[in-house]
Amino acid sequence: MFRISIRNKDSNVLKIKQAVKKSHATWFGRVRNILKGGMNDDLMWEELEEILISSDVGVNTSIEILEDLRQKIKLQQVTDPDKILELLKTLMITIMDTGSDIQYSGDWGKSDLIPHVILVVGVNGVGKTTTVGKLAHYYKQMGNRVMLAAGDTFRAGAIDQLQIWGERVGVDVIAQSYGADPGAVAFDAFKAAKARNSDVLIVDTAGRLHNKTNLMEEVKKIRQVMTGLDSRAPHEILLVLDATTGYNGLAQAKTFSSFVGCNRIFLSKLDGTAKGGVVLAIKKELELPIHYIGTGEQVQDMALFSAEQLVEAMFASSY
Ligand SMILES: Nc1nc2c(ncn2[C@@H]2O[C@H](COP(=O)(O)OP(=O)(O)OP(=O)(O)O)[C@@H](O)[C@H]2O)c(=O)[nH]1
Ligand SMILES: [Mg+2]
Repeated sequence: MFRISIRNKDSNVLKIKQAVKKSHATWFGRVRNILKGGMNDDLMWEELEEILISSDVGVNTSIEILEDLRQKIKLQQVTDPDKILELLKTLMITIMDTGSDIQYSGDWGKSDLIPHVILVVGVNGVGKTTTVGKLAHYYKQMGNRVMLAAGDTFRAGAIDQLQIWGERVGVDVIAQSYGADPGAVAFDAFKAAKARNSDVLIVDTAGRLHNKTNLMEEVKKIRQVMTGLDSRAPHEILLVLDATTGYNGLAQAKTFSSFVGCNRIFLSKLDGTAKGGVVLAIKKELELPIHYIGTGEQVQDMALFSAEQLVEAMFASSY
């Protein structure tokens, strides 16, 4: 039986804090002081706008948030900087639209029909293979039997890289040779996962550019092979999006995602950028839920996404 549960909340909060440390230090951590010193004047609004735009929230969304904030302040006659900050946080959480806590455990098909298939896709170098390793560890820790499929047969060394992750985490890896048909690897892996009673099958794929149609077709083919074996598979088509590519990476991700039909996002390398505001831009531009974030290079460096925890960490008064 495939198991998914909410990770220990404190540890999730700490990891999210670690991931937005740079964003806090460079941008969001300054907001509290700006609100305290600003007395609601024009300079204060300019500074807030600069922070939101510079942290990659996106120009339109930044303006929208500040307009809303101005209106709320006026309507509710708020003058206390702490209360203004709370209003701003609430507006940002609302945009991320995931409610007040991690809520999505319920929709992950608590099914006896296994394996639960996660197809991991994304452009070159975003962190797909690392993410596969992290997810394998995460699900294994929860008591699932996990299997990996080496669907990147395109880049020399990719199979070895996944096998190293498999050994590190202690899970089986199904692989063929370099240059093999990824659809055939996916087919074998599904059969093996079924035969060995695996709960979760995570499929790594080759990094590809959104404008290379033949390679994009290859992901579609892997998807079709899975669907042929189980009509609900792949249960997750997980787009790995590199947070350090910022606002500019979004257009590329959008094309990619619409072509492949992604249904959720793993936002990798959030720890590597000061522009954590990109989370809001992703929500606006891609309209896909972010389910996990990458918080570092090690196997345990991931957290479940929570808008509330993220916003709290961004504006924390101390670190
Ligand atoms: N800081 C940080 N680095 C990460 C994270 N995820 C991945 N990386 C690093 O990103 C680099 C690329 O990772 P890979 O997992 O090989 O990326 P990939 O998408 O599989 O690459 P291709 O298969 O070549 O397309 C590695 O140096 C990883 O350690 C993360 O969440 N934080
Ligand atoms: Mg890879």
